[in-house]
Amino acid sequence: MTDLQAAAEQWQTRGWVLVHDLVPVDDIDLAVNELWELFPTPDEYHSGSSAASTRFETESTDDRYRPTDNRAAFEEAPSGELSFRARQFLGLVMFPYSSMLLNRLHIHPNIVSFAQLAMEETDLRLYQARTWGKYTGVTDYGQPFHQDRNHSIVPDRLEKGWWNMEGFLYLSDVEDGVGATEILGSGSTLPIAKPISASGKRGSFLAYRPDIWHRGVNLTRPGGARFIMSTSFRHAGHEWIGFDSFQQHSNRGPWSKFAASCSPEELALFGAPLPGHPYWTPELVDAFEERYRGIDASPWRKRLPL
Ligand SMILES: O=C(O)CCC(=O)C(=O)O
Repeated sequence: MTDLQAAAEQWQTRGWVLVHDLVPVDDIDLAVNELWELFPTPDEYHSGSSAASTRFETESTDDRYRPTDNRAAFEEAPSGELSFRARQFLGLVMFPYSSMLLNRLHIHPNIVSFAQLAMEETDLRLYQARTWGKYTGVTDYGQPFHQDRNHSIVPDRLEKGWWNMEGFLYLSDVEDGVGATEILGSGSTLPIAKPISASGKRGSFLAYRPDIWHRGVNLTRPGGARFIMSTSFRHAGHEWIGFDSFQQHSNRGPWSKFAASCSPEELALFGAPLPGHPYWTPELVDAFEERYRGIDASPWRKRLPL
């Protein structure tokens, strides 16, 4: 059993924590059955099938992460050198997915409760949601230590109450040889410390603050692969923080099905006004039901002004 209060305090004081078993392994395994709609299985990928590697580089990678011309890949730093390489970002698939079970993992109640506990705030927004698959041999995944400076348009305010929570939910066992993220510590300059490998079983959640120095690590295990979900939260009013946007998907099937399955509190994680909010009128609740067929709109309807 993980002591969630202690884990939350560790995130607040040390800046990062690996919460083992945050999501039950059965919930992960059920959803992972559907991961193979998005990615080739590790066996398929490592069988040497060109169809599997083409599928990985096209279907399993969002357009914006696909190197636009092959030269970019060849001009990257030599293997063994710590560097950001375009090919490290192959295998990034954006939420919402065709799989409802995978979609719902991003808002698993255990993750949301943990974020609320650690951030000491109930009104949160999910601002980053994507799945990342890596396979041994695609590229050298070794990165230099860095702090993520691309989650905010202003410098990070590093006091309690201002932090966002960056998170990786492990969909596969992330252990030796399959690229467990290395953590060095916090500080305005690179800390002199021994890196800690955030190894954990599937269902673990690595939560870190924006001031944490960390890096991606190469996958060396033959036949290896690593699958994680980036799941990051900010306080509702902190609009300077962001990464992925969801509105652009909101008139399409996967989002519509996902939205129809959500409670008011779950949709509020994406910014939807809660029941009782002055936004809602009877006509809008009707239109909402029409848009997301099957949604239980009764909580919104019950809180309409008389
Ligand atoms: O994939 C990882 O383990 C970390 C990746 C990372 O830190 C990055 O791409 O900024």
